[in-house]
Amino acid sequence: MLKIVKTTAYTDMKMGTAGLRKKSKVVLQENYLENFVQSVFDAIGGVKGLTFILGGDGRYYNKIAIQKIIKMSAANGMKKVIVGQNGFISTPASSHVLLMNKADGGFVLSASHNPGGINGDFGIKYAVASGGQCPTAVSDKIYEISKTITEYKTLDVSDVDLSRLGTQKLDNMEIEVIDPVKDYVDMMEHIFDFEALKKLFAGGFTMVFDAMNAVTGPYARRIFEEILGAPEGSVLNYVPLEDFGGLHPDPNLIYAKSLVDLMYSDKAPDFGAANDGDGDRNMILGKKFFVTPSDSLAILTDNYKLIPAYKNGIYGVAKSAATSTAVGRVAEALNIGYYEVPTGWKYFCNLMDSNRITFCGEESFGTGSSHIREKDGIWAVLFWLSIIAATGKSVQEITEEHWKKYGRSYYMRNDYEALDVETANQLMADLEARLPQLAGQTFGSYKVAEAKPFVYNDPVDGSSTKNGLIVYFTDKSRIVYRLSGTGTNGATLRVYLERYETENLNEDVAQTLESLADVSRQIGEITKRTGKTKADVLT
Ligand code: VG1
Ligand code: CO
Repeated sequence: MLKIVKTTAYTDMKMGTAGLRKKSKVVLQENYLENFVQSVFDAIGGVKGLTFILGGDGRYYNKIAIQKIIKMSAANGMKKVIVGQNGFISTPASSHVLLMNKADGGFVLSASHNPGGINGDFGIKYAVASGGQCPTAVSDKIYEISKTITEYKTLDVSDVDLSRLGTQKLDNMEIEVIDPVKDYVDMMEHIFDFEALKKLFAGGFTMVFDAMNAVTGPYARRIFEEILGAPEGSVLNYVPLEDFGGLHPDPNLIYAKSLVDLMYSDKAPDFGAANDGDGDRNMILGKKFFVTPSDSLAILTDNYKLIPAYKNGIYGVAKSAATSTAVGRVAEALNIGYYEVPTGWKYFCNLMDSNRITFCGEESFGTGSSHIREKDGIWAVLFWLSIIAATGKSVQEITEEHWKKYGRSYYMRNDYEALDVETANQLMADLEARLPQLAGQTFGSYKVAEAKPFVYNDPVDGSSTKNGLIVYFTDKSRIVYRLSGTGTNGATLRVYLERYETENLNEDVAQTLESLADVSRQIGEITKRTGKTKADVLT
């Protein structure tokens, strides 16, 4: 039954911000997935006697890839795999199941917020025993091995039935098929006051949750409708589809358009939310009101006392460098630790493991806490609902009161997509070289205070990471430039704009940031080098 297959190495298996992410057609190449999985196994010294968690967001190729990985795991001597029923599990649920079972690692088959289908993207996130995605040192090793791999091990057997819950054997390996929703729901019940949330809905509070035809549908139906009592129909697009029904499962103002339209109409319910493909991102909306993820992190942190799991105190809080500084002001007021890390959830993990932080978040619609080692979309929604239940205030009131207390960081991300890779790399390299000359220069009404690359020195493992370039202005405005590490189509330049205001709190965001956006194109020589006079996607 054991089959050793000769294979030819690929040279492009470098993981990005969150795992390996490729066009589906790339992953469909002969032995591509197998090469990657065997490289992971080899990089960690083999998997004999280990336990892994396995599941995915249900996108195209999920079903096939799961079977391949199960057979390879057994052939490589793994002791046990714990698999989500039918091969499904959300990224946050996977992290929880991994930690709960003290497993040694796990794979989530997902390209997250990227579209699915044969013409879309596929991806694999690889998590280690700490519950978070592997550190760069490990992904570098996997990449090295993948470039010279010559064979992989698998079993020549028929597919395993993943529809039945319970335990079965494949060769000497145990396969446990679990309900991917149950343990996650139990955890949420221990963090939040579900009785208070039931009362909220019993009192007529209305919400919609858009699962975007991706993995969170079953989680959201169970929690919001079945347990908390939101009326049936509150969860939209709840059946996970291989191509997400053609949707781009990225919960932001552009791609969650039907939800946004509903929330800005006169039929809007009290609360609106969406999650991404694998359930780790969230978008929060009120009636005709949108909360930026940066503000959301600040507001959740400021309200930690309202949540049973956190009411006795939190450690610190962290954000990615590109995320607005709003949460920094809250950390200062609460007198708790505050950290800025590179983009990518893996950089928060050491801070959580060492009890330096409890909450963390990214501008890209990611918020979470140390209950797991991934960001958690439904957790963020439950947190917001809990604040609403406890205060009786609307999303808009909660946010506007926050601005009055702390001031407001007007914030926007501008993405310049599908750039020529060479052009984008050169733009960044040249900008980095120009940074030292920028200090003191004036662009319109903006004067540069300081400009430098963002370098993070991890206080726990001592590693140093450079990611992005930051221009700080004298009025506390900032521009951050970086290249995406999750795209699959040329290069994407992300430009993050922030302007801090203590008085004009209710202005239009795009207008407020218009001149700073111009400055960002000027400083980065974006138009000159890419021909683009404005960004392709603004979130
Ligand atoms: C993007 C986001 C980043 C996020 C990453 C993974 O990365 O900007 O904040 O952590 O996606 O998100 P990049 O390198 O393209 O900017 V997801 O929901 O995997 O899991
Ligand atoms: Co995601």
